[in-house]
Amino acid sequence: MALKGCLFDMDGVLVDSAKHHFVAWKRLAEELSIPFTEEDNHALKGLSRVDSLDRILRLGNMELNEATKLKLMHHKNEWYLNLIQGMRKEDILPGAAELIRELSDAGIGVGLGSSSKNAKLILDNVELSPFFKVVVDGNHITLSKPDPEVFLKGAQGLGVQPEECIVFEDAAAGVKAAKAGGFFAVGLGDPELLGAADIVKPDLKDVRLHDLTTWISV
Ligand code: B16
Ligand code: MG
Repeated sequence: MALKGCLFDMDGVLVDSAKHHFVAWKRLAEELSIPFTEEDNHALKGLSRVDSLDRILRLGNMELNEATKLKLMHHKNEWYLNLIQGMRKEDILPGAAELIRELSDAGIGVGLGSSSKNAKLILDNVELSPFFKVVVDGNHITLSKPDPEVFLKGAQGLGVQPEECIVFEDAAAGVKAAKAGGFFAVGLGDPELLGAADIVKPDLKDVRLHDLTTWISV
């Protein structure tokens, strides 16, 4: 099968926004007197904002009504927006910009498939927006990862079939979503956590177009 498109998750694949999510969630958890560690934050990777809040509340055995949850998420997002407004192209993770430029030059469709509702802002700040033919993020989906909706919409936007398209993901829920949608999944990070991926690499540093075409045509 010829490679026609690539869909990138954002947090953990293109940029490390998890460190900013951690600062903002930690501040919220402290206000609620819920202990929240970096390890707890790792478990939120790829989850939507509301699913993340629910997990944190569970850590504190706390239940809140919808209105209060909305207010808390609004505060957390305000703090997070403050932190990400300083993101620049220097914050792009190793290899990501090089691969995206190479794909774009070769006429392979590049798209984003992120759970974040702030994805567009980050892509603009790090100057990657011009390379993305389609951006599907938390504002465009009704079902979050591991449901494949975000990637299926991405493939549709690129005008390619899932089997002609590679998904890059750093979270187990995202890899599951890619596989459920019929994509070739490249996991970035720990092979133990991302075992469901077709191939796992530590990052995008040495991943180039010729590697992708080899993987997908096997
Ligand atoms: P926001 P991704 C995800 O981004 C993050 O991994 C996850 O930690 C976050 O809760 C989610 O976006 C929602 O983000 O609060 O900005 O809408 O990995 O899917 O690009
Ligand atoms: Mg991610």
